[in-house]
Amino acid sequence: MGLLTIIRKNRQKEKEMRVLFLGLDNAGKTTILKKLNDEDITSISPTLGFNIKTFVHGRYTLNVWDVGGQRTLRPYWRNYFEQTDALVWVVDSGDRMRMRDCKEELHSLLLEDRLAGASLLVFANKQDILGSMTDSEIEQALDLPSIKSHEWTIISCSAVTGKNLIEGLDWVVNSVASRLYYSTITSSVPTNSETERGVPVTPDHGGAP
Ligand SMILES: Nc1nc2c(ncn2[C@@H]2O[C@H](COP(=O)(O)OP(=O)(O)O)[C@@H](O)[C@H]2O)c(=O)[nH]1
Ligand SMILES: [Mg+2]
Repeated sequence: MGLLTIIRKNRQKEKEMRVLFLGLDNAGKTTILKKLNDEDITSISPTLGFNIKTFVHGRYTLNVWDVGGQRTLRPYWRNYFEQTDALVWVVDSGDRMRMRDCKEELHSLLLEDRLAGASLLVFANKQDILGSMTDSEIEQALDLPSIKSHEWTIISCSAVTGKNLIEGLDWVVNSVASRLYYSTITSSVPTNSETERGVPVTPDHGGAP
């Protein structure tokens, strides 16, 4: 082709990405976003509605939606699906009791048409807590290897120490960019072996009307 990159101009503001942070309540979604934004993380209360944060990450602007995860709020998640480029599913790695609930909520989300083209990052959060599940234990508990419909990866992290938060955003940006903007791109975090690049995705990321 003679060009290093092929730009797919399928968006008006082509360097923007819409990222949805979801997960059970108390997983650490809001804390991760505050930590990434260098905000105080000592006084965080449960998210009753949603927060939007904008991050400039490399050459991309990420509009991140952080939506409350209490059981009563979960039916409202669907209001935020439109035009989602990436789903970040945050898991409290110490919450073994709710791992099954966590798995069921995640797998039902992945059936949603409007999330069909989204990349999936699973953040195994709270790794600073002694005795928390490892990323490979969570991968099994959430049955991630069965996911063939979305490009996914799992990254262990801690919102308190900041470990791997930037690496997670890197993966999101590279995964979405490789699908929306470029034919090839190098990733600083390896993609899991189950879902190689080239997973069928719709170029208009989600098939929204
Ligand atoms: N030890 C530890 N606590 C965390 C971590 N992330 C969040 N928390 C705590 O978990 C609780 C829930 O966090 P929050 O961000 O409100 O969860 P959300 O409901 O998913 O938004 C708060 O008390 C946080 O301080 C982490 O990585 N390590
Ligand atoms: Mg919250």
